[in-house]
Amino acid sequence: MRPTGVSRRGFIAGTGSILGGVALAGHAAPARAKAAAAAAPITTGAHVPVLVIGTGYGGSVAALRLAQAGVDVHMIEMGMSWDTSGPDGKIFANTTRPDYRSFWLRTKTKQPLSNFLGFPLDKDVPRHTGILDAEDFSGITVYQGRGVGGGSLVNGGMAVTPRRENFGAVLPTVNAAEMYDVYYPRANAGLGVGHVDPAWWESAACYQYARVGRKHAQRSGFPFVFVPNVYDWEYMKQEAAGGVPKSALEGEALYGNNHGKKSLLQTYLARATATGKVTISPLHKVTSVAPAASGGGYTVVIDQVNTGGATTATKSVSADKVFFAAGSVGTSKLLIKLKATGALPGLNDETGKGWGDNGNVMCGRANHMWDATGRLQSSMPTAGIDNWAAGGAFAEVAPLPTGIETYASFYLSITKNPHRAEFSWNAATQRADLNWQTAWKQPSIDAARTIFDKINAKEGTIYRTDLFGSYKIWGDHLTYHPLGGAVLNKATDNYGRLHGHPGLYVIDGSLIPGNASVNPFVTITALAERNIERIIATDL
Ligand code: FAE
Repeated sequence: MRPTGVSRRGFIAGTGSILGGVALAGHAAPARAKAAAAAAPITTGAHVPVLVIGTGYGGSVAALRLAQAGVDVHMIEMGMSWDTSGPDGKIFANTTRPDYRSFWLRTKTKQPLSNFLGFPLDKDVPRHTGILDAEDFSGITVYQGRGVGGGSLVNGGMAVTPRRENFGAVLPTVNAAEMYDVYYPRANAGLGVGHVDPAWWESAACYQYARVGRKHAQRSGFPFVFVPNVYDWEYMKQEAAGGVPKSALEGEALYGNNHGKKSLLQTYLARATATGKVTISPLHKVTSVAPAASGGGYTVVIDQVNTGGATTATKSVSADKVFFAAGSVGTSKLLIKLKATGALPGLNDETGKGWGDNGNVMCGRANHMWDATGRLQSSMPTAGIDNWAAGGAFAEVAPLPTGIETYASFYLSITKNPHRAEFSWNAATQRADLNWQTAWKQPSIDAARTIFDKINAKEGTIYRTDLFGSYKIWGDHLTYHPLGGAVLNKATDNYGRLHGHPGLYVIDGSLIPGNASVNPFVTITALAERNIERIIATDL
């Protein structure tokens, strides 16, 4: 986060894209073709030196660095490879027009903003292995990306390095100096993180909503900060000028960006597959990992699924080493099941614990007519209100890309919420349960109110009550940022090695104990860079 008016030197080092050794393509097609070429479904009975479960941030870092070290890697991904155009000629659906591509195995959409001006927004869609999973647990819906590229396919691209003074609370057992000197810069370079051109931002119509957000923050005395993003800013300028197909300026984000955004397909995964040592099985879901009957290593059971979600084959393969990179929820669910069913009896009692929602809570404010937020809104956020030190909240000024003037300011707050939930295996339903309670969002609401009650009082404005249901102010039913469940130095050692089973590793968001103080993917990537370096040096 870079406070306005603070020099680049005072900002966290290495967040620029200048260090990047990656091709930062504005167009996604060539990289996507490369990843598709690497898609080679695994066959039953196969043996692989390293199997990686999941193709999000942690999995992609592991695959790239292992491949560069000369190791053959096979990645298993339950989602699709997203390389085929739909009837509209595009790979990804627009945020305002969800269709069969949008949701993971649902017959009705479950949009984070469920209502608008009194009308419900959700609609029927064909059941399909779509890109966004709205996974329901008892007290919370957890949104996750599905497909080769994981969460990088659907997220807002906000690439935020936590303030160093907050890092001790994020990963207490990790050497902060190493992270800020080596691994955060490496992650930011590898992800292609960059900053919006401030001069362009000041006049761009598509960021009027953000400038209104800044005005209101500053009039109430809150620090307003710019945040880096992985979107190709030159491409966005061309979108605004009308020279290229639009993506962020056409509201694309939640169901994928057809252009402009550097997902993992353009960065880590492109480099990993270019080594020739990484292959990927899309539409394959790992259901079991257990010590092999003989010869060491692990037996991994995998369901191949079709786009309707039905299992078409069950495969059994063996691997010397297995990396769990299925995301906080995916990895936690697998581990808690494997522990409870006796497949991995050595896992310790920390398994499934320490899960948090990164304190996510959403809200909208209704502005006066003189504070129009603009019909054209870029779907890529650029800025936020930093009240972490004083009130425990960092609120990103988020877009509402509806195509009409809404006079609304919309925010996703990341807050200091102390509650942590736990996964447990339910033998009756054969599912993993999570014991989160909706009431546990109250500290997040209180923290967000430290910002928005004050702004509303100052501006003479009110909260919107029409976005999350009827007369409901807070989007307190969801998270975009699941973290924890296999916490570093608890369920694993201090580098992600699972206890009790040599050769099994966790390398994704489940290592982070519930809160990152900012949007999490840069920290997930940096921690993965740190851990894989140690693992390659000592375990291979
Ligand atoms: P993740 O990226 O979720 O990858 C896990 C992969 O494993 C997925 O592709 C799964 O389909 C796959 N998988 C799961 N289970 C299995 C299985 N059993 N077998 C095979 N494959 C499996 O994990 N973060 C930010 O920092 N900035 C943002 O602006 C931001 N915006 C977001 C917006 C939305 C709508 C969402 C949903 C998330 C957002 N995030 C953002 C969060 C970010 O995407 C998330 O923290 C990371 O993607 C997590 O990375 P992991 O490597 O842990």
